Amino acid sequence: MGKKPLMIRNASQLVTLKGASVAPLTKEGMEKLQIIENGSVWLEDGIIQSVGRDEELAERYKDRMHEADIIDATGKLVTPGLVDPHTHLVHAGTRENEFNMRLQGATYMEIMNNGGGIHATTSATRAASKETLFEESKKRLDQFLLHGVTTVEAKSGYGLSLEVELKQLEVAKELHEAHPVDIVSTFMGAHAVPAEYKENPDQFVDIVINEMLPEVAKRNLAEFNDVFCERGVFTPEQSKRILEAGKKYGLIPKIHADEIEPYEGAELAGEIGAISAEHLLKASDKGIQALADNGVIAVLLPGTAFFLMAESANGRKMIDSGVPVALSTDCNPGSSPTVSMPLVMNLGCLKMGMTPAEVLAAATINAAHAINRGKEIGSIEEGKKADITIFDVPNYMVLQYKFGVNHVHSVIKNGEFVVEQGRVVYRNAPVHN
Ligand code: IZC
Ligand code: ZN
Repeated sequence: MGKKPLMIRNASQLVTLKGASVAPLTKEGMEKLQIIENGSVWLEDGIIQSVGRDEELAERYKDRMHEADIIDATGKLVTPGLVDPHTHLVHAGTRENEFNMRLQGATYMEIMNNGGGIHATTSATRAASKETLFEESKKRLDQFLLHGVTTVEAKSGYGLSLEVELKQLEVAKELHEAHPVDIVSTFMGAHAVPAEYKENPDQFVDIVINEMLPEVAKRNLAEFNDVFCERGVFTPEQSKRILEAGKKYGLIPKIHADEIEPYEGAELAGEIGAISAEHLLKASDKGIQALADNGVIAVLLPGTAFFLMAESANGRKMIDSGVPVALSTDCNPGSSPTVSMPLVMNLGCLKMGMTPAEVLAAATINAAHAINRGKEIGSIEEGKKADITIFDVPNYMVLQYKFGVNHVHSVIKNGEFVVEQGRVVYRNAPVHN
């Protein structure tokens, strides 16, 4: 039985981001939000059916208006559901002790090299049951929804063994099926060299390539393959081997690049044709040019820079150089334990010199492209998924100006309310396709 249509009426600003489904926005294009004032949208069968000024839609649907649930969005900002293209969603435990150590001067890498950091979360994730992982991650997904996010990418990488990497990816799949937020999975077996292989990292690289990648691909558990390319973790050469091997199984390369030190990760992303390079705090000018020349999306994570007390990536320079920029939380228990894309957008403006328009493009359509979903989500256009966020602010500038507040009023996923008046309201999660 078809569900009731839903009509959102009279948004003071309806940010459509129309016209960017085929390729991400770059340069001045990122300023063009394609806003409709007094905008309305008709949603039906989980799909956006019609978008326009309220008068137009009222005329078009005058004979069917009585069938629909009507939402009055007067005075509100309506945007595509936010997309978070880089998270470490499925994990167990927290690392507030490390936060405290960092506040006293320890660095992220020192903590990791002493067996903490990713290793600590790996131990906790190995020890956790699937049920525990599911429940802990589900709570985070509810919080994502409350912050206006309707799709997240989720990486494995806290197993560092075939069995536990599969466990994490299976939990992500179960959550995708059970929760309204859509999850797009990335295999990240090369997130750290596990303690067992400390003396022989190349042997672990071989295991990732020869044992993990084929099994993940065979079970269809991921679309992307990611590597933490960083001095002391995986070298550019090892990263290249792993990402090239993944391509043979149809896994699209992503890369954690130049986060802590310049390491030519951005250059490598360009060379191998990665869909995205992430972090890039220390990317070189040559690296930025390589991203621009090869259309690699820079997924920037200013929440991580903020939390690590480091200088953010140079988002302004990247945009001006023609790099398509997306934003993400990096939600993880060590370097960015947040679920707030609105906060990340605030930091994009305040710490990376991006404009309020650019951060919104970066958190919607460009983020969708970073996970190969540009044709399905990230803009409000006829035929796309009915994923929409309504903010209780009159325009998109106020969303950035009144920082540090969750302005999300309601969220619609697949054409149905999942957040209303700032509360999660979904009952039985919809069946995903
Ligand atoms: O758990 O610390 N940077 N991976 C690369 C992370 C941060 C996640 C973590
Ligand atoms: Zn990450």
